[in-house]
Amino acid sequence: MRGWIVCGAGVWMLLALTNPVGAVMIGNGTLKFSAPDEAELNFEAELRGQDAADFRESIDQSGDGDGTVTNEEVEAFETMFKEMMDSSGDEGLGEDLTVDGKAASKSTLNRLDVKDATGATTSTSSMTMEMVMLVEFPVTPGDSHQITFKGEEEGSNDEVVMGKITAEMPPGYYVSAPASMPSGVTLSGDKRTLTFSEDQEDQADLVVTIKKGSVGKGGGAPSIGVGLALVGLLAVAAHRRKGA
Ligand SMILES: [Ca+2]
Repeated sequence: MRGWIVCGAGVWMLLALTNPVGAVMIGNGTLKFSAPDEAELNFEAELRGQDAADFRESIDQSGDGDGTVTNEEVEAFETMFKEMMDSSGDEGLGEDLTVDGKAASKSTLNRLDVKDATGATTSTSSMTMEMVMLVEFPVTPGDSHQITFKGEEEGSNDEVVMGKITAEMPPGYYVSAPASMPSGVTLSGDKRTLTFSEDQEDQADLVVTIKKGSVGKGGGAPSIGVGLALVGLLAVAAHRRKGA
């Protein structure tokens, strides 16, 4: 893996998933904070080529091992993995994503979908996995918080290659620091959404400070555009009324 481990819990889960076969997954995700102490993680990962075939083999082996992956075997695999996640408790979530220096105290796997996995175990066609996870942090929502995205050196956790990740701050909060983002990360105009690009170099931890409030009404280009359009319409309406 390269760059930031944006979605700690999700990456940990994907690593647990790929552990039996050591396959490489390419993952894209969104991390959406609904409050400073709660975030939903939506992660989609793709397995390609021989890695996909190896993974099909592993799903079939946990079923009847007849060389073909059926829908039933995929569903049994999803159930087995969800149960494994539920029984593993909070272990392994780690410090990849923290709020005010605190790791997630609870995570719930709300959905796991393994798609395009059925067929011959020798098939090398791509398969995808989608998961939705709820992550809770042991903090009390206040005026300001620090969210840390842990950086990681190249060469560790090579089983997951990160794709594009967006991280949305809690409603009513904006990013107040750092003033400029490191390369590979962009901050939206309203300072509420961070986008991590897919080609990141090794990076240090990224510590982001969020504050209650917004960066100002009508500050963005789109709202100015809408405002001008409205003024234009009013002017036309006024002109027509005058002329009538
Ligand atoms: Ca089978």
